[in-house]
Amino acid sequence: MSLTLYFHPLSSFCHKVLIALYENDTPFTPQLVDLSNADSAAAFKAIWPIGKFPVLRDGDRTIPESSVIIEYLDQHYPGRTKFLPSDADLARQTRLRDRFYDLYLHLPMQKVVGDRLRPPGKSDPHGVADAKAALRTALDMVEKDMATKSWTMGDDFTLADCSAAPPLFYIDKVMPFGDTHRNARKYLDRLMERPSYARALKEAEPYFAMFPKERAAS
Ligand SMILES: N[C@@H](CCC(=O)N[C@@H](CS)C(=O)NCC(=O)O)C(=O)O
Repeated sequence: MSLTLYFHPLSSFCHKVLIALYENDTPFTPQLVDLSNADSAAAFKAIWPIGKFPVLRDGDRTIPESSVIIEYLDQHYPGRTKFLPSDADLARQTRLRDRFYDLYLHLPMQKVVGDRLRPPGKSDPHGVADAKAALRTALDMVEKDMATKSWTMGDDFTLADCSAAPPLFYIDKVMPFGDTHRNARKYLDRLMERPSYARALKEAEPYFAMFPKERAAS
């Protein structure tokens, strides 16, 4: 079997999976998806009609959804970093933290960034304010949770850390939290120094100019 990852180098959910692939030096073929190109978008949607990346192909198997992909890699391509602990209770806690980072940090971050891409006059300031309030609540929880730990589950780097890195990185771009949430910021620093995420960020560098800038208030 051979792995192909449908992805975009700037995409935060793709970074989550790239971290897992790079952690274990898992060989794969990167397939860049350009949703602004009709042919690239159509070819991708033929594989996964939802049209959201990352999507992994393993032979004729299609595996969408970042958390599911990482569990799949853990089961079928295990390596030195184990993403889900063998202990059932620890695995449940890891999955809970994965959900926490996806739902309460990653999605509100996407809302804030996505609003910058809306057509003029179609922005949603109320939705963005709600998303920022949700981010502050979640960051307060990260701040407490990461007071004494290296990684989200303690000493071992897991799925939950793959999930934490991309939203924390992009949240810090749109709502810097180094002064208000020091433990969370130190955790982000550790994540950025981790070779797997450092590599994903390095590869994303040529695309960072595409990151949408905040619009001046009208
Ligand atoms: N629940 C999905 C979310 C994936 C997602 O939101 N991907 C974004 C990029 S970070 C995307 O494909 N956006 C393109 C679009 O919505 O058109 C996962 O965990 O993989």
